[in-house]
Amino acid sequence: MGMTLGKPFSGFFQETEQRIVLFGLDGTGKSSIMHKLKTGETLTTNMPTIGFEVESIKYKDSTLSIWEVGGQQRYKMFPLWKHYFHQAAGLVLVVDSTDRNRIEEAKNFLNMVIDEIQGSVPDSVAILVYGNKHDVPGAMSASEITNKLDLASLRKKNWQRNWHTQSSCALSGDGLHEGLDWLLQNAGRM
Ligand SMILES: Nc1nc2c(ncn2[C@@H]2O[C@H](COP(=O)(O)OP(=O)(O)O)[C@@H](O)[C@H]2O)c(=O)[nH]1
Ligand SMILES: [Mg+2]
Repeated sequence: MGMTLGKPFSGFFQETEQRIVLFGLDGTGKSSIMHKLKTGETLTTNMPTIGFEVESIKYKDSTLSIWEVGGQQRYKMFPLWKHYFHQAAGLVLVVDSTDRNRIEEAKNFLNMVIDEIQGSVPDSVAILVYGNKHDVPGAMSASEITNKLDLASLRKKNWQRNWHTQSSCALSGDGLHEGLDWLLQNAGRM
């Protein structure tokens, strides 16, 4: 199955670490975001992530273990990954703001995750959406992404969970901390 293990499985991490699951389609910028948050530097290699990747990141008063899942194998891999979502303190969907053609696919992925966690993951675990690649001219705004993902309609599904869309650029780091700050303030288990 060819999985890249950035670090061994959970249990390795100290209990004080809070798990954040970063998910989204391939090429949306998940690895770039993780790298920028960890090192403050721009990721220069462009390697698709196979399986999943984990990084431990010190952020303000928290230590976060950020798990990257998604990509082209998402349907095949979801039975394996779904357990990561169950133990998350915060969920982050990364969307490519320039990719209007695949926003529907991103919505389907989000709905697959929501169907998996509803009823078992406390509503206090919030969902942040990064509208990444916002630096590219013509990129979708945060409100356009919110509309296209149909986030408002989730309320009709008896949805109490908080969500928020933050425009970001993984190259410069713009918006990354603002998004994480929102997530840390809104996730009850943080
Ligand atoms: N212009 C721009 N390109 C980005 C941004 N974030 C990532 N990229 C580029 O998008 C490509 C895919 O990024 P990567 O982090 O590997 O995506 P992943 O598959 O979601 O992990 C790379 O060429 C990145 O340099 C961004 O905010 N702006
Ligand atoms: Mg990646």
